[in-house]
Amino acid sequence: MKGARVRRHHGTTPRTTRLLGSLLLVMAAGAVTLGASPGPAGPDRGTAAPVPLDRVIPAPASVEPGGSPYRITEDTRIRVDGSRETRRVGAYLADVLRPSTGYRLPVTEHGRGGIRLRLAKGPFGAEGYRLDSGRSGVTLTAAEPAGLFHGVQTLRQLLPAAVEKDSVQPGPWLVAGGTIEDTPRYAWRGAMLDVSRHFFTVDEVKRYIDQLALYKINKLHLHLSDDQGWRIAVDSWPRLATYGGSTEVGGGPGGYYTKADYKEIVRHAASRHLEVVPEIDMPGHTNAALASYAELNCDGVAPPLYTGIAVGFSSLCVGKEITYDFVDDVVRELAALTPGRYLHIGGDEAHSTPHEDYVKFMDRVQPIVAKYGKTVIGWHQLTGADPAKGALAQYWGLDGTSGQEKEQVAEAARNGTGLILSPADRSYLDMKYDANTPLGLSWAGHVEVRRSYDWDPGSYLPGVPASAVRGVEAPLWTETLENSAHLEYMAFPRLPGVAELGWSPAATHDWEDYRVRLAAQGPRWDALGIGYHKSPQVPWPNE
Ligand code: TNX
Repeated sequence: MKGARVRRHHGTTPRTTRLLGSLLLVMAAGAVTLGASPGPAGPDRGTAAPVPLDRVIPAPASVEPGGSPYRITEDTRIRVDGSRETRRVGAYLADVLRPSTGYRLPVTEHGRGGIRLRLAKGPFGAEGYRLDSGRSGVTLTAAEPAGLFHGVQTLRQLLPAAVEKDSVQPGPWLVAGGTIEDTPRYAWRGAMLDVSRHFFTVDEVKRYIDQLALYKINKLHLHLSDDQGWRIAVDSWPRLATYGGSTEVGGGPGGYYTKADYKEIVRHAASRHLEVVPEIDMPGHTNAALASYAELNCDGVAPPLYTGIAVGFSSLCVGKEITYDFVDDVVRELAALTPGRYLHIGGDEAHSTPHEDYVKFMDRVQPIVAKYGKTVIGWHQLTGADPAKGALAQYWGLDGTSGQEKEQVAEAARNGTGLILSPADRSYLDMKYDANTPLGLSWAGHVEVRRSYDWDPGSYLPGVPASAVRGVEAPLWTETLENSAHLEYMAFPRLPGVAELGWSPAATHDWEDYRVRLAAQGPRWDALGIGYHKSPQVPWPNE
């Protein structure tokens, strides 16, 4: 990575080289500073030096610093081309910048200079972008609106952390000069939220979406059903939500999304360029459904609602025809609400379903998903059945998972099943950081920041062709998590690491460099009101 040249001036290089490096930096920054380029963990506040172009998460594919910085002033315009989509990204950027700068920042098709968003043909792919910054302006170029949106997230991180505050701040608002060319390594960069073990309101989900967008996450996987709660209204089976959604872990009131609520989540996610992937977990993890409709049980008796945290005790009745009427109705209604391409059918921990039944069930259910125009995703146990053509499997094993289980997944991958990697002892955001973490679980061990960042999706599972890996996902299970503050404490600072594994070229992977960039996010989270775990592995700036 070209930008690594700049970073190398920090740290272990001899003093003279370091001095020279700072001098070069100052020159590159148009001599606007007194040589006080921020140290590795230096706060962005209180110094006039712009944030270096390579101090961004996820690390951009290529960085070429140089030339004068651009200064956002009260005269800056956000210039868009005529398309509605570009205007929408421009309006989003204006919403980010106006409260803290206090500037008008009109979004307009007219004028020169300023911050320009343009769609153009180029080597950007569906999500990549180029950022050019110099004295007269900043230009973001992309082939698709998603690329412009991701470019806007980069631009945000190039401004001082105070830009994230919601009251007027002094500035100055400088963007370092140079060029970033950026495009993601993987098309799937997901985050899963379990809204079943504890229910989260539409506003809480939207808040999480906004946080995911900061790091270019592009999939929101919603775990909508489990033993403890059914969270989506289904007209043909109304008690699923009204009764099956009426509690949660610990016995609280639970809740569910009306169809209008769900559409609002989908709409908000789309406005942040995230695709919603709904999950109905089957045939296990179904107590809430079984409690709502006695006829779904093999013995015709509805069990009570469940508010504990055990897994593996429930199963739909594989031998009953009504089970498939139920699945058909649920999938049909959910597919109709979901513009995204995927529907997740769970399939994990079906310990109460005999293997033969599990295979039979998946053989019946996968075609139903296809019938309603969606692509199947399942947890990796699906590879123990016959994954449909084009299906994806989400791997959630550990370093210690048996070679046999890993080989089953690898074989499916060699036969065409795409993989999403969510290793529990790396990417599970509900694992405790250490023994003192007040929230979370520890069945997969403790997962500190370095452990969650320091692995390579491209070579993680032996025997898997690189092309089978479609990306990564960070699940957030909520047995112990009840509100946004809890979610944020577990997701930050680990989520950005998983996002970087999904976005950045493997060549940029470097823990020592990453922890410095991560430290620079702390003041941003403070400004945004995001409470996070102050991991001792990260050199957070002093207050
Ligand atoms: C395993 S991983 C589960 C979930 C739990 C989670 C807690 C997977 C597919 N299933 O049911 O909530 O562990 O960490």
